[in-house]
Amino acid sequence: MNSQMAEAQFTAVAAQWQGLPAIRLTLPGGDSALVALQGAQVLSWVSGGQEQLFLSPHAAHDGHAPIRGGIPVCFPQFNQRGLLVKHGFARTLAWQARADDARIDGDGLRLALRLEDNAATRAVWPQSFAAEISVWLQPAALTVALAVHNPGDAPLAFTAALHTYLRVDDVAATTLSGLQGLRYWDAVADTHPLQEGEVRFGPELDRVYPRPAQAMALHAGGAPRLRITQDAGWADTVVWNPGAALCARLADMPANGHAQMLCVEAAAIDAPVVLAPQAHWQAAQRLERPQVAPGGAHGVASAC
Ligand code: TA6
Repeated sequence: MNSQMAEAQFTAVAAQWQGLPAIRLTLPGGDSALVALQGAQVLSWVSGGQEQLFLSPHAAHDGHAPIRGGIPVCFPQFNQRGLLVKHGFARTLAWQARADDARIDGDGLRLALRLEDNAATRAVWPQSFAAEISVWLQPAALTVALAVHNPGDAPLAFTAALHTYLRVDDVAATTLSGLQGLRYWDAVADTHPLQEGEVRFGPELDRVYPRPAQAMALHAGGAPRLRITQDAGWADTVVWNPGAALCARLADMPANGHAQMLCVEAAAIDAPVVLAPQAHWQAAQRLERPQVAPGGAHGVASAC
């Protein structure tokens, strides 16, 4: 395919990342996403010619270990709140999808990846489940949704998160607004303070907020960078940056990696999601790049 054709088309093609199977979605305007089958993990979102997600150059790529960066899917357990491996097994397993499964949806492309219970999951978690990650790439926007169906005859309870790693040039010059006025759990200090003003970054920061009613806004060097929203099904929002000291202890991060990233996670943590037999749950996180309108005012690419 020549580049002119590629520019004029929606494309979804089988691809690789560090030898691991992946699917690349590309829009006519050039925005693209790369999704690994391992973990149904979005590894790259290029929009407006710029990479928007952080993927560690030292990320594991053995097909089993968690991949540091992009949008890891934590399921069916958040962090170490349960008996499973940290952040659950979904991010280490191969999900099912083919490039041919991608569909044009509105002005974008949508790809669904599926994971069902199997011998390996039942060995550690004796539950029937059908999970789906839907990746919807639109011009200047990326929406990722987790859907879970309970096909069994007993209730299904889980915690989960979309552990989104956002790329920034300098986290010290980055702010996150929209969480002001909310009482959060500071996991580093184990306290419950009130958020005053914007979130700013320096030393290790690991916080669980209730989902804000309004959109969050990421500013980099004073300029609007992303608008971030999450469906009500994600009752919590996690903000994480390891800071320099913890970053130095993470074998899969470069020395100064903490300065180029922050995680803003759509999560269901404090109250596990409980699905009755045959019930279904779905919730999305949406990232939008602000568009500069004529005259310099900032708007968003499309409504949520
Ligand atoms: O979501 C924040 C967090 O739970 C932190 O506590 C930190 O451990 C981070 O996730 C990364 O976890 P990971 O297992 O990917 O190193």
